[in-house]
Amino acid sequence: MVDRRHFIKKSAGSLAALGGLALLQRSGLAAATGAEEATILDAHPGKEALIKQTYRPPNFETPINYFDAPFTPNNRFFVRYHNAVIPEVKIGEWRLRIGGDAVRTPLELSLDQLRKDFEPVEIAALCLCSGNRRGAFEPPVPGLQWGSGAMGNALWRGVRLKDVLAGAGIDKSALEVSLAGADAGVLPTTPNFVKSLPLAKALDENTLIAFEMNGEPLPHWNGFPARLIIPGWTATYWIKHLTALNVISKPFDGFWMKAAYRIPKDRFPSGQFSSQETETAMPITDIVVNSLITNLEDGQTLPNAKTIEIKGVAWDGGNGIARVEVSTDGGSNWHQAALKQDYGRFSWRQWHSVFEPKRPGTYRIMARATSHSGASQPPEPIPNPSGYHHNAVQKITIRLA
Ligand SMILES: Nc1nc2c(c(=O)[nH]1)N[C@H]1C(S)=C(S)[C@@H](COP(=O)(O)O)O[C@H]1N2
Ligand SMILES: [Mo]
Repeated sequence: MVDRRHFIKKSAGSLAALGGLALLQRSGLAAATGAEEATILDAHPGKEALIKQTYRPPNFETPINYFDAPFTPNNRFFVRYHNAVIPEVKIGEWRLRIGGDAVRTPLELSLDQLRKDFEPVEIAALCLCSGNRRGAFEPPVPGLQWGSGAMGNALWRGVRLKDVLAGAGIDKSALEVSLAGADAGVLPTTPNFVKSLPLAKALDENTLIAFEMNGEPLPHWNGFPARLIIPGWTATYWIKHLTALNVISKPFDGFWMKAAYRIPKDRFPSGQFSSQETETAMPITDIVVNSLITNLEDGQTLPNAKTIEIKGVAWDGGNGIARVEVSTDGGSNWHQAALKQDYGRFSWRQWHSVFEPKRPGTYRIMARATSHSGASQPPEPIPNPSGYHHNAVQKITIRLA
C-alpha cells in the first residue's frame, strides 16, 4: 500500500528544496541546538513533509509553524494509527453497519445514503491526540514521544451520529455505542482499534460522522471515506475508516477501552464515563485547556527589533477560550493577548501579542490560556502513567541579538 519511502534529513539544502520557510527556520534551530534526530521529515504519500514518529503504522506530527492558520490544511494534517494494515477503502464497496444487542433494526448504509438521507452539518473542531506533548513529560513515559504537533484544527462536514442511530432505533437497554474502523493489526492476535462512547455522548448533537474535511473528501490517512468527530473529546474516539457502530447494553470490554487510554480518576478537572470507570481509573474524555506558541521555538535566536510578535493557538474541551496571557519575563508580569476570530467553542482560537523589548538579551516567554469555565493551565503537567493531557504553561527561551 505504501511503497515509497522518502526520508529528508534536515539540512538547509534539502529543506530549501521543499520550499518551506518554516522548515528552514526549524532546521536552523535544530542545527544550532544540535538536536539531530528531533525532526526527521518524511513526505508520506498525499502529505507534505511531516515529522515522522513511526513509518509503519504511520505516525506523523505537524511542524508547529504550520499552525499559523485557522484551519490546518489536509496535506499538513497529522496522522496517527495503532495498527499497520490500513486498507484503501473503495467507495462503492464501503458500508456502515449499525447493529448491537440494543438496536431495534440493524442497518447497512452506503456513503450515498449517508450523504443523502440525513441533514448535513458542519463544525469546526480540534482533533487532538491524547498523547500530544507526551515527549515533554519528566521523567519520560512510554509511548510515542510526541512533540506539540499531534493535533490539527479543521472544518468537518457530515451527518449527526444521533440521526443515523435514530434510523436504526435505540432500545431502552442501550448503554454505549462501540465504534470500529477498517484498519487491523498485522498479526491476528493484535486487538483491532475499537472504542466505545457513552450513549449520551453518541447522541450529542455535535457528534458527527464526517466525510469532508476543510471542503474536501477526507484524505485516506485521515479516515476516508468517513470518520467520527467527537468535538471536545480527545481524538482516540474519532474512529477513521468507520465501518461498524454497535449499540450495546453492556460496557464494551475491548483492549482499547479497558486497558489503554485511561487516566487516574479525579486528577483532571472534568470528564465522566461512568460505565467504564473503576474506583481508581477512567477513560480519557474531555480535552483540557491548553495553548501553544506557534511562531517561536525554544532556543531560537532572532535579530533584535522594536517589536517582536508572539502568536499561537489556544483551546479547550468546548467551553471556549476566555483569554490568553503572555509573559516575556519568566512569569513576573502577564498581559493579555488579542484573540482572533471565533470559529466556535470546539475550534482552537488563534491569538497574538506584541512584545517591545527594551534591549537585546535572553527572554523567557510564556503563554497561559483560561477557558470560559475558569479553568487555566497548571505550571507543571499533571502526572499520569500514559502521559496524556500535557497542558503545563509553555515556557520558551529566545535570544534577541
Ligand atoms: N481507524 C482508526 N481510527 C483512529 C485511530 C486508529 O488507530 N485507527 N487512532 C485514533 C487516534 S488515537 C487519533 S489521535 C486520531 C488521529 O487522527 P488523524 O490521523 O486523522 O490525525 O485518530 C483516531 N482514530
Ligand atoms: Mo491519539
